[in-house]
Amino acid sequence: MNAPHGPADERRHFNEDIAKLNLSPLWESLHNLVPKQPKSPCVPALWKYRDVKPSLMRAGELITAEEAVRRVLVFENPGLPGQSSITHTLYAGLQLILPGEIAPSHRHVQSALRFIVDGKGAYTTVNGERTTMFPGDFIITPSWTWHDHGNEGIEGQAEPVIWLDGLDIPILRFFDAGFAENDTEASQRVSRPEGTSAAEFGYNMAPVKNVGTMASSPIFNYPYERSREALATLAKTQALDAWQGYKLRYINPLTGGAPMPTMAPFLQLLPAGFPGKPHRSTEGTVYSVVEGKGTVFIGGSEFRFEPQDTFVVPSWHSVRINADTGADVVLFSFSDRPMQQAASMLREEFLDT
Ligand code: GTQ
Repeated sequence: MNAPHGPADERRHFNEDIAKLNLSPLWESLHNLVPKQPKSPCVPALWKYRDVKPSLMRAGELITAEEAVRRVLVFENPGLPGQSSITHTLYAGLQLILPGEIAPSHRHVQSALRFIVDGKGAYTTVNGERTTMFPGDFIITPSWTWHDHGNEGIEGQAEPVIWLDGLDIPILRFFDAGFAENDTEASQRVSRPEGTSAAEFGYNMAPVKNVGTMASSPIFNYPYERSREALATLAKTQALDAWQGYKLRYINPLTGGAPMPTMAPFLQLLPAGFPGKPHRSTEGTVYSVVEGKGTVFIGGSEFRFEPQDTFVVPSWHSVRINADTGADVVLFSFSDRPMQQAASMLREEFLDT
């Protein structure tokens, strides 16, 4: 060690002097600015649906979807209070729409995804086409597309519908690149029959003309029925991955990449009794439990989970998931993986213990 060049109080005075010039000494912050490994302020957390649903239903008595514009309870990471963020890059919340309600049409640069958690028969309209929601369906609202939601029920039966919203809100805030506008009508005009996008792009085929842009997937509803069937078949025919069980990613059929530029969604099946091995990644990931019960170990924390619960795995925290015996576990998840891949900064490790 060399002797210090200047006494501590002189250095402090120096720091105070340069602060007046809007300057700061790098040597005080270098270790935090360029850490040896990620040190996320985000913490592992799990929200039990059983606890959240009563508050969401109460919100349904206090404000209409139309007045709220979007009636959502936002999952706030306990390490990022007041920031409406579940990780540094991702926003998540549960949205409620009651029978007969509408959430008015608007558009924004933020991309959104929906994963249906409870109830059926609500719809979302995206750029002139409606899709009816069923539990487990994965739906996207690409950047700058007009969208409104409603709940007319099906076959004369309407019930409250609740879904997980995932948006890249913190990213748009970080870049100061957000724009938004309201539509002139509360419900946009429907110009394409339901099922048109699925017919055009959902069967490993695509229209020969007028395919449009490829930035986001032209499919906007990925029905649970089909994704679940794929996992069930793989679970019968393929070898299990010791870390992830059977895990598939949803894709934009035109590129093979993620359905939207900023967020990557996944669906995975862990057979009953599955003892997962630990894995860590620089991704922040949000999980929604679809089927089965189990235990998730995130860093030093441990949570029991059951269907409809939401949990978050912050960057570089090891995650290990065990399925209880008795029933297979199915998990939906989404992460900021595509942004990290685009910037060549994604790192992940599959660990043995
Ligand atoms: O459904 O358009 O959870 O604009 C947050 C912002 C949902 C939506 C959210 C939104 C939406």
